[in-house]
Amino acid sequence: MAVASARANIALVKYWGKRSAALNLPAAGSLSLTLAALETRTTVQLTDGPQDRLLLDGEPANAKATGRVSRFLDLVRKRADRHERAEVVSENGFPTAAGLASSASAFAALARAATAAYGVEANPRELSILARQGSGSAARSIFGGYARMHAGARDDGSDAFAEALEGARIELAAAIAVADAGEKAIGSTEGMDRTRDTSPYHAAWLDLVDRDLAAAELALRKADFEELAEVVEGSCLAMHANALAARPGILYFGPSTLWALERVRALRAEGTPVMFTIDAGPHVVAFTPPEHLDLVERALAEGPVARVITSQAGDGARLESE
Ligand code: 2P0
Repeated sequence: MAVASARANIALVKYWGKRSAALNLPAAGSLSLTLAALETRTTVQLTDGPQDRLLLDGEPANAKATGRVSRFLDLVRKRADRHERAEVVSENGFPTAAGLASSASAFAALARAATAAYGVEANPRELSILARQGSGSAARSIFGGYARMHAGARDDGSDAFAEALEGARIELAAAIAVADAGEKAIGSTEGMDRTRDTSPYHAAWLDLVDRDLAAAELALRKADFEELAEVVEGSCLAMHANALAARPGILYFGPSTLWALERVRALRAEGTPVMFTIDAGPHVVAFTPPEHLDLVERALAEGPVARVITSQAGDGARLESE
């Protein structure tokens, strides 16, 4: 039996678009921060049962989620040349209904626990490549702090992995303005495919990512907060502009999203170093240095949001026991 933990990450320079669905290869790189508070713990126990089983937050998972985990375990079994089925128990220490990047922490923890349970040796880069095949953003959650995902160019995906970004001189924490749970948003994979197939802005978006990655890394190394905020907010808004331009358009924002964006910009105009980003859902993530986190949390909590989750930067995936 192997137990592993991993923490979700939020991208500062966004991933939106795949170059291959089969190996889940991203069409461009991305840059993220792993967050301590968004933790998943996963246990993998080999069984002699006829099929894989998945328990998610104490409940048997549906066929879709179980199938996704089973296909992921097939990758590990193939490498191990073993055939036993597994019982997977996964617990999120944060509300999954909120859609907060739970696939990133889930597949990073599963990659770590499953390789240990099946006796597969894997270094962090190999774990990142494996986790990517469960969920693109999970490749980044193998690492703590800032992680840089490489799109790679090879067909076999061997150069599409994340690694820790060294030399950053801006420390960030996060306050997440969680919107009231509404309609379930369109999933990332479907949203990316529709955007690639129908948005007139997709090529321009892919061109922008490389420039934003270089600018964000430079701003982090120079400790230029204003420059970083401009790139991070720009990457987020360009990603959403691209998704909005798909047919039919994909709109992730809800009423509280716009309120929180304006609040973050007003705070920054008043002198608080803070910047926003938004994933494939209505929640707004405000990044700010740890010493300003309380102020940003209080400001966001005044708005039409369900709750505010705060987090410091977090560690990469790790084996807790085996
Ligand atoms: C990101 N997102 O960079 C972007 C920004 C959401 C918005 O990566 O299809 O669930 O499983 O590879 O990892 C969410 O995408 O997508 C995501 P798949 P995943 O964080």
